[in-house]
Amino acid sequence: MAEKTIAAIATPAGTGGIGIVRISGENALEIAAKVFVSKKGTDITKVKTHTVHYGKVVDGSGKVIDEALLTYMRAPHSYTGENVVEISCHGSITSIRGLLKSVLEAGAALAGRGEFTKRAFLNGKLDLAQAEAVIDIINSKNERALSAAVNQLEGKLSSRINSVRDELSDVMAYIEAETDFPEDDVSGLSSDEVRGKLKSILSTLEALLATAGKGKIIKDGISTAIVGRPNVGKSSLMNALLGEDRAIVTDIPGTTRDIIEDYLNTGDVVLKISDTAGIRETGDAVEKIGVDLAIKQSEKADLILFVADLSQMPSDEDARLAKMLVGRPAIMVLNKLDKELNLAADAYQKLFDGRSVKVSASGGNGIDTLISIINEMFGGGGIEDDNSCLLTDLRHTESIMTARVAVSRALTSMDNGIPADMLFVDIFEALAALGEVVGMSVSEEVVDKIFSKFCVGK
Ligand SMILES: Nc1nc2c(ncn2[C@@H]2O[C@H](COP(=O)(O)OP(=O)(O)OP(=O)(O)O)[C@@H](O)[C@H]2O)c(=O)[nH]1
Ligand SMILES: [Mg+2]
Repeated sequence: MAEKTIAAIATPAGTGGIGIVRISGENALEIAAKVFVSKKGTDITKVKTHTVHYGKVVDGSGKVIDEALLTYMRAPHSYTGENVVEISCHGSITSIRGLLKSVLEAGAALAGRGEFTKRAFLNGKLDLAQAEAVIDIINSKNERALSAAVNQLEGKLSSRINSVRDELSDVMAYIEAETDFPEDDVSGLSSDEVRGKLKSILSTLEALLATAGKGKIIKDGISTAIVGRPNVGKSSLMNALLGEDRAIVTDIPGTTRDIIEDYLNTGDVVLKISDTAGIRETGDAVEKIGVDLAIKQSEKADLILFVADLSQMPSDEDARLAKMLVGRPAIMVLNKLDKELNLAADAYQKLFDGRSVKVSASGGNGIDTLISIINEMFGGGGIEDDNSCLLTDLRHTESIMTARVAVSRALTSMDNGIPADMLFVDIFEALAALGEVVGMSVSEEVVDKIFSKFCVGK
């Protein structure tokens, strides 16, 4: 049975210059013809593919809703691979909703989340990794994230995965031949060649997995925790970085309790900044929860801004914190530069053997230098090189990890002289795991879950 024809508003909710209703399915053109009247009197059911028509949209009673442009793309040459009509009208909420209502009354069903892209996937226009890239493009927070997602949409990840799958299939052919005709050299591969292939597959998978950390930072932003003892100016630093009064600042130690999060785009990188409770021993139950949260936040952060107060000499708490941050990616932010105490900076430097910067969070001095240090740490070559194929999605990373484990198990088995047919399960598992990335071996449930993350209309 043919899939029902679906429709949804494809532009963001709210008022805009233009609003688009997208219709996809077998009857897209017939449905569109019921709501769209061409200015030239063209019969809409007979228009050629990839043409644009000017006219007006009407409701069931013939009342004009708006002027509009209709674009037609016949299957399979459309986003979904089905017949697609897009009607663009003026982007007022009333006209775009009126248009959608007419389209639904004319026989279309309302599209679910991501249903257009899901159909594109089911019709083979995109594989699963490419379809997921569409949502990443929509959600991208900076140019790097966008470019990683566009590369994924163009199929760079998929083609790398598919070429590994091809090599695994060669290995599979060898195993099958060895199992069925152990005396003959049917597959054309020697066991040394197979071992070589498995080693090269393993290193390709490892190289891909090595990009996962970078990919996460590019996609989600650098998770940045501001930590320090109470009253040193952590919330003031958060506000200075964001350029707005986001967090409450008072001279009472222990002001911040919950974690406060916001994004900062430095141009080079995106920081997901968390302001946290000042870390100290406390008898206050609520503050204690905040302190525990702060410590947890700093443990999982990609970057820690360790704030200290230059108007005072370091305390035991500063020393304890500095110790906790040894070996972590941290910058010591020496705050209250305007009230700097003689010798304080030297004393802090003795505690903390890493990058540091003097700032005045309340006055704004030094904030630019802090941002340049962060850009230097995360924005430079480290992230720039070979962005063409980055793992930005946990689902992909997990599948590739499974494949890596299976391939390395197969290699160990070969090295131990275990018969070829015993490798079958491992190679099969690796093939299936990689198939999950591109969507060749995923359950309907996984597919539904992925597309439910999309917005309606995409
Ligand atoms: N002189 C001076 N005072 C500052 C500066 N930055 C912050 N302060 C003051 O320091 C006090 C504490 O600032 P907050 O930003 O609330 O400090 P905090 O580290 O978030 O404190 P808790 O949330 O209690 O842990 C406030 O009175 C701020 O106005 C600065 O650069 N210079
Ligand atoms: Mg605070």
